[in-house]
Amino acid sequence: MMGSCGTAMETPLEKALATLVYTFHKYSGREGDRFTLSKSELKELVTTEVALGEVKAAAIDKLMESLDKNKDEVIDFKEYTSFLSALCMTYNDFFQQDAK
Ligand SMILES: [Ca+2]
Repeated sequence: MMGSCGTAMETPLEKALATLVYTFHKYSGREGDRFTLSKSELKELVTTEVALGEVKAAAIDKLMESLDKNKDEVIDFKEYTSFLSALCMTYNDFFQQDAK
């Protein structure tokens, strides 16, 4: 994966972090600026990497709008992290519901 900055014994959290970063760059490099996600790159990422089933175009528009804080029509890494934190919250909600 991403170079070899980690030691041989990466923890699960370190692996997860590497995956989060790697996933951003896997899609951000496809068109335009290599370090930002365009709307179509965001759509690809969400459709392929998040098991939400079919994602409607309107939902992507809404997601794009809510994530694109500086309104430059692309998602930079910082904006991507708010998406991840929202996803984390959702997973935590599921986890807590399951635990009941
Ligand atoms: Ca932006």
